[in-house]
Amino acid sequence: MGSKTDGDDIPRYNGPDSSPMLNPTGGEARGVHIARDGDGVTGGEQGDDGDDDEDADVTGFSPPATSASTTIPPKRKRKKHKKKKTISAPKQSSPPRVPVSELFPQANYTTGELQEYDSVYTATARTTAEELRYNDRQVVQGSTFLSDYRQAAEVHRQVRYWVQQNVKPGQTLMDIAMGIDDGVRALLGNAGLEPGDSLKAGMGFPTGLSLNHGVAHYTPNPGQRDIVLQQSDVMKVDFGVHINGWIIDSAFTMAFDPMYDNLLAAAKDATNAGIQTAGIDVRICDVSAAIQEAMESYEVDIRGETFPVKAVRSLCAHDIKHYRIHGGKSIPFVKNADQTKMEEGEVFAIETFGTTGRGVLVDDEGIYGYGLSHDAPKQVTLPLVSANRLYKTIKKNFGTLVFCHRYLARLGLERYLAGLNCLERNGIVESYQPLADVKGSYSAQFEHTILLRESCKEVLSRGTDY
Ligand SMILES: [Co+2]
Repeated sequence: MGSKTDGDDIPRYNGPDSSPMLNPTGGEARGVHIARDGDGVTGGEQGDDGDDDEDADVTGFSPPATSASTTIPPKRKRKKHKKKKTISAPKQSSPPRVPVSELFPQANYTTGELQEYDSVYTATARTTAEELRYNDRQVVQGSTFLSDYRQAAEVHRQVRYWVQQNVKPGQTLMDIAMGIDDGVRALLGNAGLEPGDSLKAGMGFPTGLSLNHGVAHYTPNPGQRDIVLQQSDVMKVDFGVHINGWIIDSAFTMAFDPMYDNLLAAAKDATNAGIQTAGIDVRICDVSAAIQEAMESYEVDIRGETFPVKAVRSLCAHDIKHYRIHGGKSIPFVKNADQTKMEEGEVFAIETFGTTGRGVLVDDEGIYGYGLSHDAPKQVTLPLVSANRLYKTIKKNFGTLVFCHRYLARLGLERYLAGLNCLERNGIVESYQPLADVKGSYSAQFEHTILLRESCKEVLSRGTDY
């Protein structure tokens, strides 16, 4: 792992349980276990609340009994400072419903993990003009950008800790997706039901729950046959949280059978390798190479057969722009010659996918979501009146954010399919399909959102889990 800062910079869980990893009903999801291993960030984070007094005893302030200074017994000091601060401290509920703004009343949201830039990659002269960098900084510092981002990351962490503790085989993907969406909106303190509210804060994109050979971009749609999570499933949980258009894009993988451990470890390791390599003036091809090398150093035994873990070729990590989940730069997980450089002030979603299949994905049946085309007009006048009306609704509620059937339905819209299809036929919205590898294969994903600050990387979405 990269050079980490001290414990104060490691995000803490403020939820009801001091140990977000432990599953109260016995055992823990395999992904949680894997996510924790090798990261070294979970130790010593537990039970921090209300035990200051005990700390006084163990930190070595008590002098030996023979010492002259025993005239001031530390015990007295302890009693004097005893306070019952745990009573008034706000806690996260389960399911998560307490807005993080109430847990951080001073709005001093937790800093992400800070990593130094790797000198191997940044030794080359910086090409970005001094003046340009200065301007970038002004943009970053002159707005609520960083605070919005850290708050969104806190929402992501608290919701996913709840998922890791509570999602079990036997639940339906619809219930799991709704649980995530409801949690995110509650913690943002914005139901997103009034016109325009979802643009202030809400889901960054449709919550993805892709199983096994389904690699990415599956979300449950209303009216479809619901899928029940199985003990043998490998589930990629990929959801986004945005505040004022600044999107946290972070994902992890859950499995309940230990035989997938190495598959999950490969994707987690590859993502961390990508994060470690990323930096100002680092070429995309160098990040890709680091990702592939880490990913393909793993193999996994599944039911007696050994599979090399392959990096998926059909998906990329990406930069994130204001209200745009894909900003235009793409980082493949396999070797390439792209000399494009990362730049100061940019936000990247560093994600990787590993698979036991071919690594080449095809569109699966069904639909994931929709987003406005890049050149979508201000307003449309199509022969289908419902399409024109729907277009206004989309612009007002989602803008350029990707949305799905579920998000339209909860606004009270009915029979929107004809309008949606019409908008798509006319090139005004684009649709996104689920992506799958060959049947019988398994895949895993981990993803973090990072910010390339002037002097360090901030892994905004880092948690005690991954
Ligand atoms: Co992403």
